[in-house]
Amino acid sequence: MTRVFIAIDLPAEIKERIAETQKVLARSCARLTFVAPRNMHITLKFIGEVEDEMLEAIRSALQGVSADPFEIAIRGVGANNLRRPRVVWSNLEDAGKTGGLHDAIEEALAPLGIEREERAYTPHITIARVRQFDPSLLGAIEQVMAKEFGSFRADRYTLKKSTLTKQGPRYEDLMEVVW
Ligand code: 3AM
Repeated sequence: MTRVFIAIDLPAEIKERIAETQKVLARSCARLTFVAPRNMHITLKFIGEVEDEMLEAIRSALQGVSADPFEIAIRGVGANNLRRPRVVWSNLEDAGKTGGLHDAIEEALAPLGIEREERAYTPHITIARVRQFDPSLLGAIEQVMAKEFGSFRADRYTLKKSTLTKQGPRYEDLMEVVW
């Protein structure tokens, strides 16, 4: 079995800027797990554990799913719940294009029996996960909430293998779809 998901990768300079922001969040008294810069990405679709045969079917189905290249601006820091965050993330400005790609991927994978997400899709870059909340986290988020991390032209996505280890997840690229 292979644990897989689909994501858009980020340019190195954007990941470096997000890492600077992690330092500000680290000064709060909340207990946080930070996403390592090499692992930062925009998840398009989490699939989960699949057999080899299904993995091949996913590869074939994704061949046909693309978009026209589009601009993504990474701007602002927010959270899944601004009063008591569990996930701190950065927001995207992309005129809804990433959401459109997410929908197209779900459409292509549904015939394989891969379920659609029940929750509405909110494209984001996870920066930190909250292990233990502390109110000082809200002030730390406020300090960085207007930060701009830069923009880039999205023209590909990647099918990734995820291996969970004690040191955190390890991601490997299995396939890249370039538009
Ligand atoms: O990009 P984010 O951080 O939103 O949280 C995991 C991460 O999302 C999510 O898939 C992305 C790559 O690991 N993920 C992990 N397990 C999941 C699950 N069981 C999951 N998403 C939905 N259901």
